[in-house]
Amino acid sequence: MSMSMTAAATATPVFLQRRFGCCLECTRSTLAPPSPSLACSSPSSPWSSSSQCGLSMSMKKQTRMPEKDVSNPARGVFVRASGSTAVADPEGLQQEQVSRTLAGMSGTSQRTVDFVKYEGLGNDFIMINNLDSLDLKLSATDAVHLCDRHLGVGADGVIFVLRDEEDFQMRIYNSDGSEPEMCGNGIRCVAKYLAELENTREPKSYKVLTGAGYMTVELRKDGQVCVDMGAPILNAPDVPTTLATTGEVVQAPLEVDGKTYTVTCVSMGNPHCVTFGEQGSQGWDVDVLPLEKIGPLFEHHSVFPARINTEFVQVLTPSHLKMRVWERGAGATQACGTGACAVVVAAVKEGRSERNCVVELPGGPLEIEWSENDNHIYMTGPARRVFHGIATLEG
Ligand code: ZDP
Repeated sequence: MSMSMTAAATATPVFLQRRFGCCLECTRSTLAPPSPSLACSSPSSPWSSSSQCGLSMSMKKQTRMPEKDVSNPARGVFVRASGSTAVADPEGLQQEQVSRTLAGMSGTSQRTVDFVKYEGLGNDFIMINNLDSLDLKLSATDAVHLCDRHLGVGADGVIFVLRDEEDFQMRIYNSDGSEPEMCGNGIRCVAKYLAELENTREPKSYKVLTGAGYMTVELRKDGQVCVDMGAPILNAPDVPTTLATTGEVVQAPLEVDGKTYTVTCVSMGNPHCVTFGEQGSQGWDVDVLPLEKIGPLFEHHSVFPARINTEFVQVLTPSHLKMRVWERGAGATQACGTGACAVVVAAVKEGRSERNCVVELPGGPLEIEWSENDNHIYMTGPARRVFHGIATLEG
């Protein structure tokens, strides 16, 4: 695959108007070249003729900063990178220029896709605006290429933001192209993304449909994002795990690589196996775990028919847990929101923690509360836009 990117660290959401349509009511395809049928009707779009969009946001004029071209013809990669805080492209033509240049260079037809990259505690996602269609704009293979940290943009997953009857919908590909039901860090990023499309910093909430049902995501005044992650699922066949035929799997022995770990299995819409160490052990130092070795053995263990995300946890205090994660379809990541929720459920079930905990992940802390009132789990943490760009995918 050959890929080009124009990437820029940005300070304002102006690119969202240019790249992704003028507002949430009026979004055009993120794929270039744009088809006339998908052309935005807003004046901010280069393909528009008249405005039908009463919610159009204003374009802020920005100064073009010098760009640096870095090319590596040997790999077929061409990157135009900007170290500026903003890239001026008020006409929105940059995307077309890039795709023309590349088509000219290679003589093949190429698709480009605009993306914005977000991260939550170092769990990073390529966000694709899919608001104008219910068909995903990229294939699983595209997602694998984009997630590649050497040959692509680099990310733990690709998230598509779609419309839904209620509000919005998100879908996600892991970096291996598999599609999980739910993504805790990702949904915080989705809320930030939607607020930036709306150009608002006011506290507000969105209802987002996921493979695990509707989640309510709340943007708080302090910039943190709080998600009602719903109730955990503990019934073994629903996790799914074959460690029991019915009922909960709490502190069950599981043999992996010749060692017997005790595990508690929890679904947060997606499956998790939580372990506090080997059977009979008094805890461990998770920093020295051979994660790359044992992670895949848990992930592909025969007792987990849908594979599994695994959290390795150390109890620092009853309200402070430390974890490392091996994610299904993504490997070792800096953070896993659904994983942190599963960890608190498992810790409470095993009598190791309170219902309100700070969960320390390699990428930073998440606040997790398993409410006694509604049995729901509330996760609070950050989400941040990192950069935007245009990637070109062959084929
Ligand atoms: O269930 C899975 O296959 C996970 N790899 C999905 C991603 C989970 C995520 N890291 C999270 O924060 O919940 C995004």
